[in-house]
Amino acid sequence: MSDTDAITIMKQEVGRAAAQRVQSNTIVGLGTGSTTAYAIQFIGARLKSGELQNIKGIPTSFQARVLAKKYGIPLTTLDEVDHIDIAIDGADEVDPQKNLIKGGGAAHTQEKIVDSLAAQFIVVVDSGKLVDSLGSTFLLPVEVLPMAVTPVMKAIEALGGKPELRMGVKKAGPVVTDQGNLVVDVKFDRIENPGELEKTLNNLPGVLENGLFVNVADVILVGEVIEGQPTV
Ligand code: ABF
Repeated sequence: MSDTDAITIMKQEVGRAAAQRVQSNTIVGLGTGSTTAYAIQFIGARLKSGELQNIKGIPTSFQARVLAKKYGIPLTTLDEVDHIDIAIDGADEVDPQKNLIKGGGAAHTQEKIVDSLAAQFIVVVDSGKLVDSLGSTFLLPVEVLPMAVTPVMKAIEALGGKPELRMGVKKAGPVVTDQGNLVVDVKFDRIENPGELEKTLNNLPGVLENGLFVNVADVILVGEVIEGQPTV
C-alpha cells in the first residue's frame, strides 16, 4: 500500500468513526476539509441504508453544503433549530488542551459559530496535526474585511505577528471567504495564551474572526498510519 493510499484510508476511517457517533433525530454541524468530507459521506451512507433517520445538517461552508447535497443529507439553518446535537469538523493543529488552529480552508468563521453551538464538537484529524503548542506548524488565519486589511496587518505586526495576505491559485488574487472577506495568515513565534490572543485579535477593528478555537473541542479523533497501516 502506498503512503498516499494509507493516508486516504486513514482519513476515511477517522471520518467513518465520527459518522458512527451521529444518532437519529439529531441536528448535525457539518464541517469543512478533506477529513470531514469522509464523515459527511458516511453519514449520507448511513441515511441511505436506513441505519440513520431524520438527520438535519447545518453546513459550515459552501463545500460542506455541496457535499451534504451530494450525499443526501437534508439541510437546515440556525434560524430553524434551537440547538445542535453534534458537530464534526477538521483542524490544522490540535494542542494537548484540545485547543485548535482552524481556517486552512478559509471557513473558520462559520465553523466557529456552528462548532461552538454544538453540544458535542468532534474534531477529526490525522496524527500530524497534533502539536505541543499552537502556531508551531501552521500560520494563524484571520478573516478581515477588505477595506481594513492594511491597518489590521499593521496592528498584528504591533502584536508581534508576521501577517501575509492569503493569495489564491497561481497568486492571481487574494482568497475570498464565503462572507466576501480576505484572509491574513499570521506567524507568531510562540502563542503562549491562545485564549487571550483569540480575544485580542477579534477586538481589532476590521477583524471578523480568527482561527483559534479555545475550549471548544470536546472529542479529538486521531488517525495515523502505523507501519503502513491506517489506524484510528
Ligand atoms: C477545516 O478543515 C479547516 O478549519 C481546517 O483547516 C481543515 C483541515 O482540513 P483537512 O481535514 O483536509 O486537513 O475545518
